[in-house]
Amino acid sequence: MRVFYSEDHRLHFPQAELSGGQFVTPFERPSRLEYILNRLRERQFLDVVAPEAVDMAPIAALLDSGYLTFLETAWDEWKAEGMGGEIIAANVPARGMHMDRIPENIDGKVGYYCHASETAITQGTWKAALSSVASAQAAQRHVAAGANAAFALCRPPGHHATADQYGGFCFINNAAVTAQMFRDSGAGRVAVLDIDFHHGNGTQDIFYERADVLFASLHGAPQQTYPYFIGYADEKGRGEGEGYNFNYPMLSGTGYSQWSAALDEAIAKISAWGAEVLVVSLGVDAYKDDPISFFRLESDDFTDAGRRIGRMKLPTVFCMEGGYAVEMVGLNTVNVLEGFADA
Ligand code: Q9C
Ligand code: ZN
Repeated sequence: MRVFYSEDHRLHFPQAELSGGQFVTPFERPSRLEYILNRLRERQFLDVVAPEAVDMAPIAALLDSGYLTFLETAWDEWKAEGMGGEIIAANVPARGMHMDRIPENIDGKVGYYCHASETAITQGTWKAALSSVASAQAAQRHVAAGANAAFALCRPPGHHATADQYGGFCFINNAAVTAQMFRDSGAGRVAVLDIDFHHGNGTQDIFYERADVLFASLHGAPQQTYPYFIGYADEKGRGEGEGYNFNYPMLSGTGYSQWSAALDEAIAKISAWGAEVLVVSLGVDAYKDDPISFFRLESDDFTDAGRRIGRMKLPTVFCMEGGYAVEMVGLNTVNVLEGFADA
């Protein structure tokens, strides 16, 4: 399986993440990818290539133009306003306020385009986010050209980013761009399966009113974890999209027997629908020792999950999402890919 990876992810490394009222070293850090690359090499995934330049057209067509301009210019505006540190949202529109009037001041714009203040923007964030989605795009083209699978080793991750909001360590929704590119290249039915511990709110939102992209997500129940305000089982899609969104929220302490039963249900929906291609939002933060999550998957469970996904026999692009038990992230990720390849 070919792996697409760009060194430019390093351009995004905030000094700090707001966590529990303290500034801590971000959980989503560059070293995560070192662990993944090392395991890939050890397990003979040797076909690792840098993506070609990002293709802005599909991104501009799917996402909000004001949002993209904001991401591109935020750092310069922030500095021009005399702000001393990294960009952290402090003022967000709340109940009773205007949700649709965009402030002129950069501090206000940050609040408008952000949904969670743990995520900082730095000087290199835009370039890093573009390099991340470039890997997803290259993986999509590789599979559209006939490969049965590809792994986009994306960083920063993407599934929490909507068409016009960042947060949850995500800026551009790599999986959503990949799914849309499959539609554009002729696939009629595209499924996105999100196995990251957190609900893929961004991907859900982008495709919520569409019947051509099915979204299924396994995740921590929103009453107990981020993103808190979305991800319930009764969110099934709207309008044309009704019946094409499937959420499997699970409570703290969930282990593999329950998790894999949900995975089987999601897979059954995707297969019954007749999906032609699959995009997997591959987070490995369902792991038992993940520092910000509460499921109990073992490393071997990831191999089994990969096998179940592989049994669908669909052309598949994996996009890397979360996973913060850094020393195990590589093993758990490669286990999914190996299970998939063995299916
Ligand atoms: N104090 C992904 O896995 N909450 N994003 C962090 C830590 C945000 C996770 C709480 C978690 C975002 C791609
Ligand atoms: Zn996650």
